Amino acid sequence: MPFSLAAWFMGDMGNIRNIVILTGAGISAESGIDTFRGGGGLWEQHKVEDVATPEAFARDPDLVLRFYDMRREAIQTKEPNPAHEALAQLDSGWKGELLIVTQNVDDLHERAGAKRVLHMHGTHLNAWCTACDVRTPWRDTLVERPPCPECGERALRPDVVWFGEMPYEMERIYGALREADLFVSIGTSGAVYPAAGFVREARAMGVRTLELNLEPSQGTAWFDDARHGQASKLVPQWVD
Ligand code: BV8
Repeated sequence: MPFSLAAWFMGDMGNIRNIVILTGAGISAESGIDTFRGGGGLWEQHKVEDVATPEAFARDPDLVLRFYDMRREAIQTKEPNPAHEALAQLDSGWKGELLIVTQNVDDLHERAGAKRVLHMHGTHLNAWCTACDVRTPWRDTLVERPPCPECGERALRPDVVWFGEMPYEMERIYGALREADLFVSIGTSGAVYPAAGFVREARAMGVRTLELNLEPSQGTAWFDDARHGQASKLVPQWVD
């Protein structure tokens, strides 16, 4: 199968008009943001259920908030890498439908210039007051919890989707998958659902599927084509 999108476009793929791209922590790894699994990953220092579940937040809010404060501080000092930039370039020039569905809570896609981005696991930029169901920016008050603009309480939680919680905008994601001609998964281990199941949904609907990852993901067998290597090299190659 020819590799680059251009080759696919001219090749036996017929027209590729609508693209859905799923990204995971691996696309931000070369920007210096820790991934979750694999040596020294974020979860390695923490048990997931101790920092990324609603129960953990109820049991020990300070531990959870310290975990997210650490992540937010780390993200603020990082820059997009050539993989984010290549996707932003594709996004700005692509005439058909294109949706970057990211599992990441960092804003590196946006800071690279991508516009059509959906954060299915939320974003580190916002704090959420569940009492008022209001989200407020966390960016300008690093570490300190901003007051809720409605009730003034600082009892906010990070606006991220924890285990056992429904990811954001699932209907919109499945709608985009139904219309897609190509599904590309970049920098994800395929360990977390429902994101890990998108490739199977795509295949079941006759959508072509491509994996770009450092190593074969848990779902690699479901992809029509896979290239393994660093995202900062693979993604610009694929987009060109
Ligand atoms: C839900 C929070 C239902 C924010 C995250 C048993 C079986 C199947 C499923 C389940 C099960 N038990 C429970 C479940 C469901 C559960 C789940 O999937 N659990 C897994 C662990 C088994 N899922 C959920 O709970 C989800 N919700 O199902 O709700 C529901 C239904 C109705 C009503 C209510 C609820 C919620 C999932 C979201 C959890 N929140 N994050 C945060 O702290 O960030 S998940 C977390 O993992 C991050 O968001 C992360 O993005 C995500 C996935 O990880 P990856 O992005 O893939 O990162 P990882 O480190 O794993 O892999 C990195 C990859 O990059 C590697 O492959 C590596 O090789 C590669 N790489 C590294 N460097 C590079 C590179 N690639 C290229 N270049 C490089 N340089």
